[in-house]
Amino acid sequence: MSTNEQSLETTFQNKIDSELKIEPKDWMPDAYRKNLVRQISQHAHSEVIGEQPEGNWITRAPSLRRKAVLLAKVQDEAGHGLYLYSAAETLGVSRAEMIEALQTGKAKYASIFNYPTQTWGDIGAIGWLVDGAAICNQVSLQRTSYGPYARSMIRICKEESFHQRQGYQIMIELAKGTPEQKQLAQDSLNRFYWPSLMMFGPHDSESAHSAKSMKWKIKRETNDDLRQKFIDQTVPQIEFLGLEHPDKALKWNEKRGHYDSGEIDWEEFYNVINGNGHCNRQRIEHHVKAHEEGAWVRDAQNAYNAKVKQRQAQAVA
Ligand code: BYC
Repeated sequence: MSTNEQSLETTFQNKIDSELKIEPKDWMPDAYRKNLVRQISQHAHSEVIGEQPEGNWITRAPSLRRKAVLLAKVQDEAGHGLYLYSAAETLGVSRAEMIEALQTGKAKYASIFNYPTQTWGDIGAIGWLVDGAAICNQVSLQRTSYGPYARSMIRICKEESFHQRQGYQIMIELAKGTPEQKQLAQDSLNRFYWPSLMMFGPHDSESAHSAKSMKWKIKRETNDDLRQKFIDQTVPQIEFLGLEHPDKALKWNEKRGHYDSGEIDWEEFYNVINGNGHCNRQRIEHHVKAHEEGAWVRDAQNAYNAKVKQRQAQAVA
C-alpha cells in the first residue's frame, strides 16, 4: 500500500470511528465498497424475492380487507427493493449486473424466502416473525456507516413495523379463534420459528464477513447478538397468543439476563443458502420469467430517454 493510500485509509477509518457517514463520492477502500455492494444488493434481492411467498396468498386472502392489506405490504416490499438497489447503484454497480448475479446464483437472498407458504397462518407468521426479525436487524442498520444505506433503512423500518403488526394481528385472530384456527397458528409458528432465527446468519464464530463489517460499522451488532434480541422479544409474544414455544430447550438464564435456546439446524441453513431449499429453483425461475416479461417496459423507457436526449441535443444545436 502506498503512503498516500495509507493516509486515505486512516482518514476513512477516523471518519467511521467518529460516527460520520461515508458518502458515494468519498474515498473508500475497495474491500469496503465490495462488501457493501454484496450486502446491500443481497438485501435488495431479499426484499424482491420476499414478495413471492406472500404474493401467493393475495388471491386467497380471507376477506377484502385482508387482501388490500396484503397487497399493500407486498408493494411496500417492492419499494424496499428499489430503495436498496438505488443505494447499491451509488457504489458504481449497475442494476443489470445485480439482477444477473441474483439470477445466476452468484448473489444470495434471505434463506427464509425459500420456504413455502402453505396456509393463511403462514402469512401471519411471516409478518410477525420474518418482518419482526428483519426489524431487529434493520433498526441496527439505520446506524450503518454508508449514508445511502443508512437513510434507506430509516424509511424501510417505518414500513416494517406496520408489516410486523399486521402479521401479529392475523396470529391473534387465529389464536383466539376456533380450535382449528388455533392449531393453524401453532403449525405456522412451528414451521417459521427456526427459519426466522436463521435469518440472522451463522454464529459469529462462523461468520465470514462480520469482523470486517463490524470494524467498518457496516454492521453495528453481531449475528448472535441480534438473534438473541429476537429470541428474547418473541417469548412474551408467544405467551400472549397462548401458543406453545417451538423451542423445547428454551430457558431463562438469570445470570445472562437472556433466554438460553436450543441449537439451530445448521445443516438445513447451509442447504438452503446453497440453493437446495424447498423453493430455491421456483423462486429464481419466477424472477427470470417476470423479468423477461417486463423487458418491454425497460425497452420503452430506454427509447423514451434516447428521444428526450436527442431533442435536447437538437434544441442546443
Ligand atoms: N440467508 O459472514 P456472514 C424482509 C450468507 S427482507 C441467506 O454472517 P454477513 C422481507 C451471507 O450472505 C430483509 N444467506 O454474512 C421481505 C454470506 O454469504 P456470501 C432481509 C445468508 O453479510 C419481504 C454467508 O452466508 N434482511 O424483511 O456479514 C417480505 C456468511 O454469512 C444468510 C437483510 O438482508 C441468510 N439468512 O451477515 C417480508 C439484512 N445469513 O455473501 C420480509 C441485511 C448469512 O459471502 N443483511 N448468509 O455469499 C445483513 O444484515 C447481513 O448480510 C446478514 C449476514 C446478517 C444477513
